[in-house]
This record gives sequence, C-alpha cells and structure tokens, in this order.
Amino acid sequence: MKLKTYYGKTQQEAMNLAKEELGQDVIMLETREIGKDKSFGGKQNFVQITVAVDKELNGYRPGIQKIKPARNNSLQQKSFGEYYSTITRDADQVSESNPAIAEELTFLRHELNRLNHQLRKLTTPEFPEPYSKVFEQLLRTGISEDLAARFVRRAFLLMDGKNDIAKDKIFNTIKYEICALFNKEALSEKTGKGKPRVIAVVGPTGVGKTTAIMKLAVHPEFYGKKKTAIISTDSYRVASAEPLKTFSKIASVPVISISSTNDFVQQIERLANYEIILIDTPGRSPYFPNYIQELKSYFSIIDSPEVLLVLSTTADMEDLFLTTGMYLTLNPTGIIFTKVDETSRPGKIISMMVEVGLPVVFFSDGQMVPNNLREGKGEFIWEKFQEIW
Ligand SMILES: Nc1nc2c(ncn2[C@@H]2O[C@H](COP(=O)(O)OP(=O)(O)OP(=O)(O)O)[C@@H](O)[C@H]2O)c(=O)[nH]1
Ligand SMILES: [Mg+2]
Repeated sequence: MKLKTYYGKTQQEAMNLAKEELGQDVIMLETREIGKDKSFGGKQNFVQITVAVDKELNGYRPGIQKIKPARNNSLQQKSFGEYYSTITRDADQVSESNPAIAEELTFLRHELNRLNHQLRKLTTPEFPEPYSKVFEQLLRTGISEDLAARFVRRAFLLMDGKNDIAKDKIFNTIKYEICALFNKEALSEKTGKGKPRVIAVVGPTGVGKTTAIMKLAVHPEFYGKKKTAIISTDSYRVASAEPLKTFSKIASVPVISISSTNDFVQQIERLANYEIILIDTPGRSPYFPNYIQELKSYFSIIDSPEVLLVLSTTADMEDLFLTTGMYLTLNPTGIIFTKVDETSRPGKIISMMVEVGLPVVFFSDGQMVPNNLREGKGEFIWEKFQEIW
C-alpha cells in the first residue's frame, strides 16, 4: 500500500495536491491540523493529510466527507481548548459574576449538543471489518467518537491497511497507545531541600476530595509510610471537619483546620518537619463568588504547590469539560478520577486526558479507605474496558 502525506492551508488544498500527483482515486486516511509551525512561516495553521491509493486498500473506501474534518471546520466538535478559552476570557471576573457565567454555560451546552448532533451525522467513519467491530467496542466504553476513530485509524495504518487481522491484534495496538498516554510523570518528587511536599486537592462538591486525601495519607503505596499531615481549609460548613477528625484519631495523622491565609502560613511553618502536607479544600461550585480566587490566595503562599483536580467519573463529558475549565486557572498538576466503580463509561477518562492534557495521577474506585485507591495507570482502565466487553 502506498501512503503519502500532503500539506495545505486547508484540507481541500492538501487533497488537490494529492490528487494532482496520485490521481482521482486517492483516499484520505487521516487529517490533522498543524500549529503555527516555523517551517511553514510561523503565521498560519496548516492541515496535514495522509492519503493512500484506492486499489491497494482491500476495498476500504472511507469517503472523504466521512473523515474527521480539519480543526478549523465550523462543524468540528468543540474542543476542550475552545471551551477553556471561552471560560477564561474573563478569568478574573468569572467567580464574581454568576449570572453571566450561567448564561454562558447554558449557551455552551446548547452549542455543544447541536454541534455533536451535526458532527455525528458527518463524521461517523465506515471502517472495514474487523476495524469496525473494534470501533464499536471502543464507543461502548464511553471514549468519544472522534478519539475512538483516531485510535482505529492509527491501528489501520500500523497494520498496513490489511483486513485479515485478528481483532485482538488491533486491540493490543490500541491498548499500547492508551497506556502510553498515562506514562507522563505526574507528581514531581521535587521539593525544596528539607521542605515538605505540599499537595492540595480541589474539585467540585462531593466528588471525593476528603476521601481521597484520607486514602493518600495512609495508603502504604502512597504517603502511608511518610510523615504526613492534613490541613483542611474547609471551615465554613457545619460539621465538615468531622470525618477528618475521626480519621485523625483512628489513623494518627494530624488534621488541622484553618480559616484564614494567616492561619495557613503559621501552620505550614509549624509542619516544616513533615514530609507530606495534604490540603483539603471545601466542596463548592466553582461558580461560587470568590471561590477560585480564595483558593488561589492560599496556594500563592506555598512555594510550588502540586494541585490535584478531583473529578468524578460519574459526571458527563460536558460537565467534566466545563468544571475542568474553571479549575484550570489554579494550574492543576494532575487529575484524580474518583467513583470509577460507579461508571459504565470509563472511556471518558481517556477522552478527558487527551483533551485537557493533564496526567491522571490516581484513580479512586470505591469508598474504602485506603484500599480503593490506585495509581493512574492505563492498564487499570483497560481492565475496566474488559468488564464492559
Ligand atoms: N463509590 C464511590 N464513592 C466514593 C468514592 N470516593 C468517595 N466516595 C463517596 O463520595 C461521598 C463524598 O465523598 P467526600 O470525600 O466527602 O467528597 P468531597 O469532595 O470531600 O465532598 P465535599 O467536601 O462536600 O465537596 C462519600 O460518601 C464517599 O464515601 C469512590 O471512588 N467511589
Ligand atoms: Mg470534603
């Protein structure tokens, strides 16, 4: 099979070049927008397409219109980046202006639904057997259609476009790609010499922040063998500190509640001989006035805080995108996905990772402290996929 790559300012321009050289029977296999690459003058985005010549592809004719359009196509599914730039356009006013944000969110939700609907009609790929079966199975996990198609298309390329391939072989290729996504170094072991490592946990209400902190503090594979303390900044809600107090007694991990940045400074200094300080933050809607601002003021006190964003896998993709967009202004260093035991669509974790570009550091898959906590590894998600298939 002959594969060739062409570039153009638009997908059409690249395709015209391909047809000029290879004839009308070329089939487009992949299209990708390239950023403002220096080699292209650094001024404009370019589209890269990979094409193959028709007769050598075992009858696979995906049809140009059914392939994912380039990023600048107006019917393209809104990417996380687009969400984020909308959300952060007025980043400083975000937490102050609830009605404006609420209106914006409603608009974004409608837009996303409309675009999803149009996109699905346009881009559902027609893969040949056995690739089509693999594609269907991937969709059942909750991986976005766009990403599932990308995985299958890449597997197709790697298999030289052959159809007489065992499904398992295609799955192995995709498993490898998924696991590679998790291989980024998420939590740096770096701390100032002799200084504690400070890890703050943030996220929407009830996602499992406090539970995750308790697990981290005592799990022998994580910080259970280190000298660990917990600071809770959740001083507003009645009885919010109770679970941590009880935990503190049972697990002999000091838990300190603070209510101001001054308290925070003092306690951080007091805990200077600890190895790990975990910071629990109050559950609030990120749209609550001044909430993000307040968290920022706490984190600005610490040298280089590691901020872990906790997301519940039970939320749908749109809500995950929107809340993540709000919390990105805190510069999170990784994500903890909780309630993996409660979702039937674990594939959305993969889609989130790819879109948001943040490593998944831990998974929480149950209420048991500390047992239901796992390191962020792709193999764990792949096992979850097996339960669905
Ligand atoms: N099934 C399941 N439940 C979980 C998991 N993690 C936490 N929970 C439960 O979720 C509920 C909320 O957990 P918390 O740790 O209090 O959540 P939080 O984010 O600290 O809540 P707020 O501080 O109120 O925002 C509790 O009932 C936990 O036992 C998980 O991985 N799976
Ligand atoms: Mg809590």
